[in-house]
Amino acid sequence: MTEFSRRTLLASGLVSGLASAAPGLAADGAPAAWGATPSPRQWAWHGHEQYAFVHFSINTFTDKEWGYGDESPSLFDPTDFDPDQIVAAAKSANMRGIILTAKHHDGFCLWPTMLTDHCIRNSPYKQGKGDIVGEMERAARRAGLMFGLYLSPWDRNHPEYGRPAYIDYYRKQVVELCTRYGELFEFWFDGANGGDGYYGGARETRTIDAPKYYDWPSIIALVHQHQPMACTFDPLGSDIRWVGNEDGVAGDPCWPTMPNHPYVQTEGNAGVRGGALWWPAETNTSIRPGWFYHADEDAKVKSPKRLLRYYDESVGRGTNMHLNLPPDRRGRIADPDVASLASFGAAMRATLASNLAEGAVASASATRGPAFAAANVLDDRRDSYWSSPEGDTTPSLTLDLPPGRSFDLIRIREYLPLGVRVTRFAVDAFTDGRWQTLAERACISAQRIIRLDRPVSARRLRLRILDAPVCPAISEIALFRQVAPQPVAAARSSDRTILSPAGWSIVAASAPGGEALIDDDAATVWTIDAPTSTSPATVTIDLARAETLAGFSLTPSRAPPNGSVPPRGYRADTSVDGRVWQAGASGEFANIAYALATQRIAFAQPRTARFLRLRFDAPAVAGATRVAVAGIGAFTTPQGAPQPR
Ligand code: FUL
Repeated sequence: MTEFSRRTLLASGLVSGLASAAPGLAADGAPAAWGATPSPRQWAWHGHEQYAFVHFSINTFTDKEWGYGDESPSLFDPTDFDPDQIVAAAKSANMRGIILTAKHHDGFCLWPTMLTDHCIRNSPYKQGKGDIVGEMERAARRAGLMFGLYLSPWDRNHPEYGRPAYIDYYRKQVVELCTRYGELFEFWFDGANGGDGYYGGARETRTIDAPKYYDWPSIIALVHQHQPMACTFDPLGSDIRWVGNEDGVAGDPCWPTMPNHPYVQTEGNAGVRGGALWWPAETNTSIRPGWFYHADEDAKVKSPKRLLRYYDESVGRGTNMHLNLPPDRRGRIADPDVASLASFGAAMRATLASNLAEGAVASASATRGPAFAAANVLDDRRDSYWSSPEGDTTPSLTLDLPPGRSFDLIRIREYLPLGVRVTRFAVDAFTDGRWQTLAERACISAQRIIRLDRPVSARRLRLRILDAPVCPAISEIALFRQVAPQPVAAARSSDRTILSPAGWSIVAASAPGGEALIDDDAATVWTIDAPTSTSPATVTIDLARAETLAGFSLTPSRAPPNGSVPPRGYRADTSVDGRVWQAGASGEFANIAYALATQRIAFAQPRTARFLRLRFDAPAVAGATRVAVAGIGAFTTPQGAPQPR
């Protein structure tokens, strides 16, 4: 064991753990670590694999994704908050932890802090005596799940945001959260920072230079001072990086290493082979299009099959899955989400229940010594591994399987404390008297899952290391037979204020194809040249009859064609006759470029109108040349909603 890896492991107590747990595993003769290696808390984090995000706050009650910061705490009023139900839904999908939004960008705090009045103390929930953070934490622990917190650095409520006094406040919030709620496994700093907001009544735009303003290394150190095993998320210097999108898709391959420079989105998705930092990716997404609960998304919950794909594209690529489950206004996970989670979770449990490599005889083209035997890949231990002699960088390992083993899912893991060593590998099966290659891939890392199109019955399976700078350290090869998830009933939206687009038509549009906006199909998209203030994009929709119009919604494309992006902001006008126009609303869409989630914009006053006209004058990402929109919707007031028949 190298001095470096020995020091790292000693610091974590892992060396003694290894020695006592595995008497035959000699430290002597182990390969030297290669490149960057995980810290003890990162190594522990790699074992977590799947955990839930819970976005719950004022936005749940205003139907927004980003609150402005001027919302009254009296809006936070869950009627039936049930943290055990939320945790049970997460657990049914095999989540091992919960990360709760203690404070989102609007600044409202879900714990009874004395640092601000903009918190749960001033909400009707339990007459101001509640503590959502504490209640969630206790529910998580009751169910045996880990607990973590999200604390938005951006605070659109705080008067001092953008000035030094806010940093003082923010650090105090970090300390409160790190000292009141037991052991945290993760602490989440959101990258969204600065822009317009309430800011104590100033109602202005405040921009900051985030690395300078927050001095991230000192805030990360503050977390670690109180929570040594909590992995921090996001800024340079933190333990975990963002995967670069909010769709739940890690790069293929996805290296856990990155260069030591500020985050670059494209690098973040795939990682950088040989990068100086161990900075592994967390792959997050929401079970619904938005991060917060919106009744009009009840029918858009990810299906069990879609969750399975997310699993493959996150956990299966060696990253951790971080799945958002937003409670509704009752404070519970809605039925469609519960059904999908349970089906996905049951399928994964059934799939992974029996490792079909068990009972196989492992042999290798070369072995470093008895402590690094080929059989170590079968012992179900994270801390043992097979390795070859120094300089033998392309060895192979064969499993002789008991008869009758038929598998269609292969899982391979590297022993990460020695670095990510394998660059490329292949997996072959011996069937019909010959070797056939099942897959060839780059990067193994924490784990690599290969799903086959059809089951393979083979007497032998072989892992061939094709390219590696040093000898490999493979800790597991496991084989499984997939169990497909049970389909769940299609959900319908419980929100009757959403107006049906049936019968709507496009009256005028600055570019052809506007019909895609009103066909109730998020897969069809209106794409246009990026608009500018002097050459805006416009579209006018005839709603077929006069309605009590309370606002409109815009759904961006989730698969934007050819680098197109959503519009940055909007101006909405309404008209009764298509000639005289009344201003509806104008502003910027919140977080639209990253979240690609439906935006609901309420007009200051509901009004009677038959025509809706929208104007866009900039792309959400500066420099983008095309803009795409998947859908436009409209909603009425509860009084104006069609009554159920
Ligand atoms: C983003 C935020 O702006 C979203 O609202 C959400 O919290 C997501 C997880 O991170 O950057």
